[in-house]
Amino acid sequence: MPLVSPFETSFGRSTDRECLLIILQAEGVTGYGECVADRDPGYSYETTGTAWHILKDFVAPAIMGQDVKDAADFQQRVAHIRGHHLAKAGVEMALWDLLGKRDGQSLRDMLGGVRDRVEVGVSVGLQANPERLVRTVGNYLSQGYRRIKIKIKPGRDVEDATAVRKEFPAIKLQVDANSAYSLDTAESLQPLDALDLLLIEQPLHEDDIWEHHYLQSKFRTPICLDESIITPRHARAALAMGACKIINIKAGRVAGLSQAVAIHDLCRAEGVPVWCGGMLETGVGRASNLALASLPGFILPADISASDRYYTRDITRERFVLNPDSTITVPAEPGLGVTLDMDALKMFALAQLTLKA
Ligand code: OSB
Ligand code: MG
Repeated sequence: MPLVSPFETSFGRSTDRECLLIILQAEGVTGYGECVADRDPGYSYETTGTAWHILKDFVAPAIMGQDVKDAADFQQRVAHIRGHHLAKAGVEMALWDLLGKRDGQSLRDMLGGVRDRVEVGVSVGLQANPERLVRTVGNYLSQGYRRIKIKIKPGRDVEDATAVRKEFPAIKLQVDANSAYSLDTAESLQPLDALDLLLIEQPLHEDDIWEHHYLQSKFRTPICLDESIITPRHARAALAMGACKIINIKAGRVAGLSQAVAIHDLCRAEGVPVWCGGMLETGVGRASNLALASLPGFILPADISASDRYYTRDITRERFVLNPDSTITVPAEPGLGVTLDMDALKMFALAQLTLKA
């Protein structure tokens, strides 16, 4: 699916997005799920290709024709598959949608959501230069977004963030390095501490949880982990080590909504704020993110922007719009609360596979 504008991070630049749409059918009900793996293994080792393989050869055989009761049951049935969280999470999402439609319950209510609108921001990719970045940020602010995240990488960090802060002294601002630094090179980030940022997201490598602890001790600004937190156990360890003060939760990264809720619960019990990250989802994944972000511990604004920030044409008939108070309304219909635009799906689909029990 072509993106409205290219999205560049420390691991690469995309002009379009590839994902897997999972359609689950049982008892005459249909559920949709989005596997947020992309074509390239930049953010995660998983790709649409590896997810296709894992889903076809391992996840599907573990559940097809079986009486899968709920998400916990699903997790047990796929527990023998090591890793491949993005693949698993796509199916768990479809299962929630299916169960919600069967029971006439919205995903928000099933997960224990408490809000009908979620505070959101926009994640701004690396731009050609700081001037362009300031202009792009200004454009999103004028659309009504009240929280801005900018992507950084070595050589494009302090100067970029300072330029944005200087132009917009009062906005909620945060940065995301997508693990582009080492403990040594991260020393150059020290001036960020004077910019009153909400957080610094994933500066070091994903398996550097302990190194983040050293870095956090040098920063007043909270460090937030994204890539590093792939299970509730990682979350517990990171908090115990003082590796971060905030956690970004993405259901995909942690193998499903049930695991996302578990991390939320754990952080909430510890008084640690969480927020909902994004993976440039289609309307399917966006609906799921909105439901998740409606849980009480999601204190900071989410990386969930309006549909038109990503796609001119989406695969859902519903389009999400920004409310004037920088929120997006959480779907209230059963399950995810979205329907597919079959013409759009046909137009974008690269491949299709049907598996039957
Ligand atoms: O690190 O948060 C990230 C997109 C793809 C992969 C990783 C990340 C992101 C974003 C985009 O920041 C957030 C969004 O969906 O708007
Ligand atoms: Mg991130």
